[in-house]
Amino acid sequence: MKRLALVVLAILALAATALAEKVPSPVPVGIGVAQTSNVALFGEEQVNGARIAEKLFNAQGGVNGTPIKLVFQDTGGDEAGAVNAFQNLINRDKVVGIVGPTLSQQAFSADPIANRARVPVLGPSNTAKGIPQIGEYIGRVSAPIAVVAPNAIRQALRMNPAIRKAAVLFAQNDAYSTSESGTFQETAKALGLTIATIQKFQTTDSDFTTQVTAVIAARVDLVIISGLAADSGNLVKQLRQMGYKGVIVGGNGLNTPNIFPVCGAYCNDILVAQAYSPATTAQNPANKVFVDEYRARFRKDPPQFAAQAYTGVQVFVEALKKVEATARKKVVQMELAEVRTLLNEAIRTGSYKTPLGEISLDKEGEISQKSFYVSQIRMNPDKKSGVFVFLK
Ligand code: 1QQ
Repeated sequence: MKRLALVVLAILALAATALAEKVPSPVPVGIGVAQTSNVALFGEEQVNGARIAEKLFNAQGGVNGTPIKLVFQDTGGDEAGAVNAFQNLINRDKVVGIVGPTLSQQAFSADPIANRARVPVLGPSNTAKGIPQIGEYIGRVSAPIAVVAPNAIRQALRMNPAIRKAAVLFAQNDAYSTSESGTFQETAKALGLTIATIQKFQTTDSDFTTQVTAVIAARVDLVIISGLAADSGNLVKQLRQMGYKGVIVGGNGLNTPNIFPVCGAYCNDILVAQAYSPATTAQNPANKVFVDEYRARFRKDPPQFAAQAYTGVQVFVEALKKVEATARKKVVQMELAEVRTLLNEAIRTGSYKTPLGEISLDKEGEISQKSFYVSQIRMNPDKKSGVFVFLK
């Protein structure tokens, strides 16, 4: 009887081992960003950045000789799309970790799913307050907007010391926009500005007559906008068309050349704070490798969202190497669940030399990053293309 029980137990143990999935080669890394909808104005850049990372890190041997393979799942622009993409990456594609989603608004819905499944997430562009606190498995390589955004207002005042009165506008249905606007309002007040009006809108809006009329009536010399790309771009355009002549500070949602076709020549002079600069290649060899490859492929400088997505993939590759060093095994000889857990721990140790500079993630998954920048948009005479000029 006793022997039979032992035999049954042994068979069960064998079956469990066979069922426990191993990590395949190449190692699947999930990219869950917006490839469709208006949010793809950001997501397109993230796909480009991630692809460059896949190519360059695999050319250097991937994970100690085992290549990685990016698995893309389109989140679209909303929460349901992000949840669906994350579920596919976790359960069907069996990725070791996920770079995504694009919006903080999506992260608050999708990240808890990855967290419950014990799959490490690196937010490539989630800047709202509270993202790493979603759970143990959630981290980000995008600096919190609370530390990035104030730089743009300080720059506006340095360039125009006479500024006294500001109007603040934000998309009230979006987590990042709400979070950033809170920071902008605190910064403006701390710097002695009067906030003459606060106007709300939706990321789905395209007519801003009500808000612009209020801004013009308030006779401000600074307008501060927190929204996503299409809405913010249209808002800028309508502000200028209706006669606003003062300074415009744009938030992270205006941080992409993909707004240029939206506001055209009216995009000129917008000030945008940046968590990345393509102009650091002389001091930062990791950035030089990235910028050279990006320029060779796209004939222009890489934007922030591409650099951050690249960094997300880089952190996964380097952390996977650390997992192999500690486990003294190849990740492809290990069980998926174990690799996901060890990878989550490894991400939070040591530092990474990335295009964003040297970064690290603390125990909570929050990024520590040293340098931030401010840029100003300069449109070309064709009114469709332009550049972010990095200010000193
Ligand atoms: C966030 C953002 C957006 C502007 C990313 C594209 O910063 O949602 O957190």
